[in-house]
Amino acid sequence: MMLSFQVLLPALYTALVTAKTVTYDFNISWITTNPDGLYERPTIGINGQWPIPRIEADVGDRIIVHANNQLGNRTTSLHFHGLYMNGSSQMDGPVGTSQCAIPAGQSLTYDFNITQPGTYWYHAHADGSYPDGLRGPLIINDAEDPYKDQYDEEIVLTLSDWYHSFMPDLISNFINTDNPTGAEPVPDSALMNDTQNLQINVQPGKTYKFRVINMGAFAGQYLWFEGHNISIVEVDGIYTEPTEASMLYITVAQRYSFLLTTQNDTTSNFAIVGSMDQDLFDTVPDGLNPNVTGWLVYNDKEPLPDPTLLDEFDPFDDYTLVPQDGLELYDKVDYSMEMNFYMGNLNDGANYAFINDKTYTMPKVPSLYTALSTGNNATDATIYGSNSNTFILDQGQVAEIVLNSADPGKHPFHLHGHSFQAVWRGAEDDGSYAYNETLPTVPMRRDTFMVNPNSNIVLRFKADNPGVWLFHCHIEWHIDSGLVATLIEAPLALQAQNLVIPQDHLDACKAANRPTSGNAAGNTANYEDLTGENLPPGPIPAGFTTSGIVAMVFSCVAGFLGMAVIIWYGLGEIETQKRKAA
Ligand SMILES: *[C@@H]1O[C@H](CO)[C@@H](O)[C@H](O)[C@H]1NC(C)=O
Ligand SMILES: *[C@@H]1O[C@H](CO)[C@@H](O)[C@H](O)[C@H]1NC(C)=O
Ligand SMILES: *[C@@H]1O[C@H](CO)[C@@H](O)[C@H](O)[C@H]1NC(C)=O
Ligand SMILES: *[C@@H]1O[C@H](CO)[C@@H](O)[C@H](O)[C@H]1NC(C)=O
Ligand SMILES: *[C@@H]1O[C@H](CO)[C@@H](O)[C@H](O)[C@H]1NC(C)=O
Ligand SMILES: *[C@@H]1O[C@H](CO)[C@@H](O)[C@H](O)[C@H]1NC(C)=O
Ligand SMILES: *[C@@H]1O[C@H](CO)[C@@H](O)[C@H](O)[C@H]1NC(C)=O
Ligand SMILES: *[C@@H]1O[C@H](CO)[C@@H](O)[C@H](O)[C@H]1NC(C)=O
Ligand SMILES: *[C@@H]1O[C@H](CO)[C@@H](O)[C@H](O)[C@H]1NC(C)=O
Ligand SMILES: *[C@@H]1O[C@H](CO)[C@@H](O)[C@H](O)[C@H]1NC(C)=O
Ligand SMILES: [Cu+2]
Repeated sequence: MMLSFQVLLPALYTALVTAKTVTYDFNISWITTNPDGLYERPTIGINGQWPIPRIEADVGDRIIVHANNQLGNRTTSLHFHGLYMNGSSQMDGPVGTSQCAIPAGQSLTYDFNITQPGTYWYHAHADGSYPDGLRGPLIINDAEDPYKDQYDEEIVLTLSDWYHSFMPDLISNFINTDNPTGAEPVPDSALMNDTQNLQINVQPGKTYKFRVINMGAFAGQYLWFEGHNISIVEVDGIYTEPTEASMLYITVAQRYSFLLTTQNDTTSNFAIVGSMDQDLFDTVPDGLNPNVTGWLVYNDKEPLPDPTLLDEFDPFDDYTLVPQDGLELYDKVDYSMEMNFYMGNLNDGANYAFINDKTYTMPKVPSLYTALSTGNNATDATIYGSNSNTFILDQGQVAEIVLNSADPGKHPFHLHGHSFQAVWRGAEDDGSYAYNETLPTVPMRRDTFMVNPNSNIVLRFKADNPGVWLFHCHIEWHIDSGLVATLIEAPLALQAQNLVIPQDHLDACKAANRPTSGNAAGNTANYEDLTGENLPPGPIPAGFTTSGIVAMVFSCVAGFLGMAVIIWYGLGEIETQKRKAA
């Protein structure tokens, strides 16, 4: 007793004297930008700036962000991607889950403690807005970084895809009768640090720690530094055993920290290349440049060389990383959630994403408010709405998600409130997960992990963070088309936290005329009665099966495809297309 007290006290004392409150006043408004030099457009900035400021704090700090929506014509919210929000689920940010959207002209404050080091980002989680500009780095420094003695300087570097059109316009063209196959809008450009031709001045014989974030909407990017290998030391906030790589594949929402040691001579400069994964694009428009180039500049009198063009990509496989803390496999699973997803059509003729046959539709009452206001009935998944894809977790359980993809695309899945162990990842076209005894003893962990085309992943985590957390594909198009599930984690323990929902959060709901208690439909008398809840369009008319339509559409030429659309018009009642925001 005595010994541990003496050992603990100095650590506690240090934390107390150094912990501070970091406050940001963010006025969110439109500003005109032209980051790819091809097209000037209104972009969502902060305090008259774009790129938006980076949020930075130390482990143990408290962060307060006052967000004032000065956009005039758009609602918004902020999500702090990867932060566990332990004990502050109401500050997580997704509209319809932990808050209502901040209406134009109103403010809302986020207030939470930082308990984890690493490379994160923050972005809007409302109306599909973040690709219109509202996304930036969030860096948590760590006095106990195990690699702090191994580098001289730190460099933050972002990657992103970039669209010239506004997201609401792109989304309504995407979820549309004219796009029954669900072809996603293709970005107009790739950006590195929200620009192109970025020059990073470096000195010879030094080691730099890069923190790289893909803040894009859609495109994973390959990233490499000519003439240099790198040593990965962190992914998504999890320190890893140092692992050498020469090329990364970074899906949207993933982050990597790596050490890069510069060469000893200063006679040449080296290209840095980000290259958007064109496998994701149904058609590649003429003239698209999928690449963005920057340089490590050793000597500004020497030329900036064009990068060597590669014929194929051979990126590092993140599944092989080993967490530096050695956390072993959670080998006894208490609760396994199977999620089978595919893309299909509803009777408006548009394309939607389905998990276990349900396309996510935002409830009227944010799911957190339902969990907080329904007493013991909060453990009943049905009250969160027929299309919220809700799963209820008990406190302390080892939970598992078996995610099976019946889609030929690559999908980066993200879990709020946790990082997860990736205990299995199937290869392309492996189909559904077949149980295998041979799992890694120390599996890699991160908060965003890609499932291969027509394949599966198995993710495990401990339900030690009461709250309401979304699990979703991070491709913005797929959030909008419903590739989202809701995890209600330990709802009774959550109620016992006595969270206070601040008045400005309640005011946001009031402005949108949304109730803040009861089931998904706002019914406070009978939680089983979901009358009036938000629903997606109905199923496709009798005589068509979803898989039949998708198979037909995929195997058809454009003319016949047009005919299929006309048949739908004839058979099904065309509902007004209802855009969903997440
Ligand atoms: C935010 O906008 C308000 C109202 O226009 C203004 O008073 C305030 O100074 C602005 N704050 C910042 C940080 O720009
Ligand atoms: C919203 O405001 C911006 C900036 O003024 C403008 O460019 C854009 O067209 C507006 N969007 C809509 C849908 O009105
Ligand atoms: C944040 O930390 C402060 C100071 O330690 C504490 O009083 C507060 O309860 C914490 N908040 C949460 C949500 O854990
Ligand atoms: C990249 O942008 C971030 C802010 O978004 C900035 O902090 C960082 O210094 C920039 N990096 C380089 C290499 O310019
Ligand atoms: C990077 O690593 C690869 C594979 O180990 C090796 O072939 C290559 O020479 C290394 N490149 C540099 C610049 O060190
Ligand atoms: C650079 O010089 C240092 C010190 O002389 C040496 O240890 C290192 O191996 C050299 N690096 C390279 C890439 O040649
Ligand atoms: C982009 O880079 C890749 C990889 O080097 C190359 O294959 C491709 O030709 C480049 N595309 C353009 C338009 O430069
Ligand atoms: C189980 O996984 C191991 C390691 O990946 C592999 O070698 C083995 O073939 C798999 N067994 C089955 C039955 O799939
Ligand atoms: C949340 O906090 C509890 C209590 O302090 C702790 O046991 C748990 O590990 C934390 N969970 C996460 C995900 O940080
Ligand atoms: C809560 O659940 C119980 C048991 O299922 C049920 O009898 C009761 O009516 C429910 N309460 C409400 C308000 O729906
Ligand atoms: Cu997806």
